[in-house]
This record gives sequence, C-alpha cells and structure tokens, in this order.
Amino acid sequence: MDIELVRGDITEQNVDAVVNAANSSLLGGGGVDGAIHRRGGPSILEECRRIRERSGPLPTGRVVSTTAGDLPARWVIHTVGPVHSTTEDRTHLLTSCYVESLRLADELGARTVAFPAVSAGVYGWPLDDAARVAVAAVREAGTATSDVTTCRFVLFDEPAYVAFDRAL
Ligand code: AR6
Repeated sequence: MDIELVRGDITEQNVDAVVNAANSSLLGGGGVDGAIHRRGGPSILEECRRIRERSGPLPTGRVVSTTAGDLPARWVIHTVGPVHSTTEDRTHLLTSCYVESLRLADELGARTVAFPAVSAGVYGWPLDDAARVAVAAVREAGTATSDVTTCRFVLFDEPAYVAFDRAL
C-alpha cells in the first residue's frame, strides 16, 4: 500500500473513500466533520441518523460507512477519535480508528482512502504524536490483507503536513 501526504481539503479528494473525524453522536460537528457534511450535502446526515437510530452512538475507535453524497468520493467512513488525555494512554483507540477504517474500506471495495489527522483538532491530540500513531497504524494495517492500494493523509495546514512528513 502506498502512503501519500498532501496538504489540502479532504472534501476535494478524488478517492474512493474519505474518513471523517466524527463524534459519537454521528450528527455532525465542526472541523473535518462540518466540512464533509457541508460539502457532501444532506444525504450523509440522513444515513448517519438512520445508523444512529438503529445502533445508537458510535463508540470511540469504531467505524461506520455512509454515502459520500455530493463529494467526489464514493463513501465516507466515519470514525470517532479519542479525546487526548494526559492521564490515560488512549493510543490504542487512535490506532483503532485507522486500522478499522482500512478494514472497512477493504470490505467496501475501496482502493484509495483519504484520512484527516484524526483527533488532532478539537480533540486535542498533540500533532507529532497523532502523526506517529497514524503512520504506524496504517503501515501495520497495510501489510495485512488489504486491497487498499493508496492511503492518503490530507493535512489541512503546514504544521500538520510537517508532522506527518516527519513521522513518515
Ligand atoms: N480537510 C482536512 N483536514 C481538515 C479539514 C478539512 N476540510 N478541516 C479541518 N481539518 P477535527 P478531531 C483538520 O477537529 O480532533 C468535530 O466537531 C484539522 O486542522 O476536525 O478528531 C467532530 O464532530 C485537524 O488537524 O477532528 C468531533 O466532535 C484535523 O483535521 C470533533 O470535532 C482534525 O481536526 C473531532 O475532533
């Protein structure tokens, strides 16, 4: 699996699946989540609502997929990153976001997947560590049986890009 880094907006990526840094409610929010719902249109939220009614809140580290609505991608994979903690090591949950997203992408038949820096915004994860965890997780998941050929990290600003570049 190729790992790519680009600086840009995840809603503009021409990939099969984009990963959303959502929250457990699945009902939208700010950051990447807000951008995906804004650009993707109401069909994403409608599907999120149905999933929410059927299965309840999405636990941290888990994933679900929906349509990508008006985005260039075919699917949105929603995952819930852990809020960073200084007293508890939640690395396994952040790792799970990436590993489970790639597993679901594989299941859907997605070949190309774009990730934001999950948990590195509102959820407060220090950028360098978030980048290290992300890169290690996709490297490990990529050596498994994944049919995903390309994993693209889409970094919104220069500090995030630099952190991921260093981690790679
Ligand atoms: N494309 C790529 N990256 C982006 C974009 C974009 N359009 N917009 C922001 N980022 P965040 P979290 C970067 O806060 O920390 C939401 O309210 C951003 O600069 O979106 O996992 C959810 O509903 C940062 O580097 O996600 C949750 O409540 C990274 O994406 C909560 O925020 C992640 O920032 C999740 O917080």
